[in-house]
Amino acid sequence: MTVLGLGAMGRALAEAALAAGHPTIVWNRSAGKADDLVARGAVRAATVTEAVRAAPVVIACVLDYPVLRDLLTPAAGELAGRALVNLTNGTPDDARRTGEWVAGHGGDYLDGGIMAVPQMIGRPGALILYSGSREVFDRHRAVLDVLAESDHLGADAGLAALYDLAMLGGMYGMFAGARHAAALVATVGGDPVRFVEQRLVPWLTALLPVLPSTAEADDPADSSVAMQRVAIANIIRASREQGLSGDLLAHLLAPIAPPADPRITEDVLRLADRTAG
Ligand code: FVH
Repeated sequence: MTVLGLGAMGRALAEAALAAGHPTIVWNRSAGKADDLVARGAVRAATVTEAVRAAPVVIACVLDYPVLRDLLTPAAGELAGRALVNLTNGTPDDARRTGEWVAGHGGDYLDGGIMAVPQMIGRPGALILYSGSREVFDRHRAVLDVLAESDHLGADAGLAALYDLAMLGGMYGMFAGARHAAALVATVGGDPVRFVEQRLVPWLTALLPVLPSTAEADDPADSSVAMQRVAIANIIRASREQGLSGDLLAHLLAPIAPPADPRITEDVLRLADRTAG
């Protein structure tokens, strides 16, 4: 297989391919990043065109879609009869447009969302979500499986990006909430790391079983939107009293206010602006 892009993730992908004994061709803008991979048996391509021509499966993992398109445009004539497996982060429409562009040049396209950090690649626990033709996925499955567990979501090329971004959104929400909580505790002299370890992690762990039920309930009876609106406004007010901003939290109810209504954000902020008498 060919790997285009040897950043932290591309290197991990190439290393997993090499470790599994696959002939591996690599290309990176900063060519020196390939040196140790070449020492371990990878073949360095001088250009993207040469790299694409060298293998039936081309894995792309670069910074973003504009970079990807700039790199692939001069090599478009080599895509016919090959599969481009694009693991670059982007939106569902980015993925669909790229799939159409590749098909227009006679190539196959799979889009992928990597649910792992580089050190997990090639090890149990790493997952890559794929979308695009099932037949293309099945044809190249054995190669893809050396990178991570492979899960095909459907024929719509945009599905993997959508699920990937949804999962990353959940992750960033959790990280942002944890950082805010730790900062709030630090304002009264609490140790933020100990607080997260000893209080927040057990609290969130205890809540995990109810997480699925929060996904579709517009106005759950046991934690109504009306109640949450007041609680979130109080977190924002407490943050402000302690010299922090908690305004980020005002946006949390917008996706679930029935029907999804961004005015709930302004309403929560208005409530937070009211000082207790
Ligand atoms: N690293 C991670 O934890 C996440 C896990 C989930 C998936 N992401 C996505 O993977 C894509 C690549 O991420 P990365 O971690 O490898 O990123 P970097 O280490 O910053 O490497 C970036 C590569 O892109 C090349 N590049 C950047 N700009 C250009 C350009 N103008 N022309 C050609 N290549 C370019 C860069 O080349 P170089 O700087 O080494 O020469 C690297 O190969 C990304 O979509 C993540 O969201 C990773």
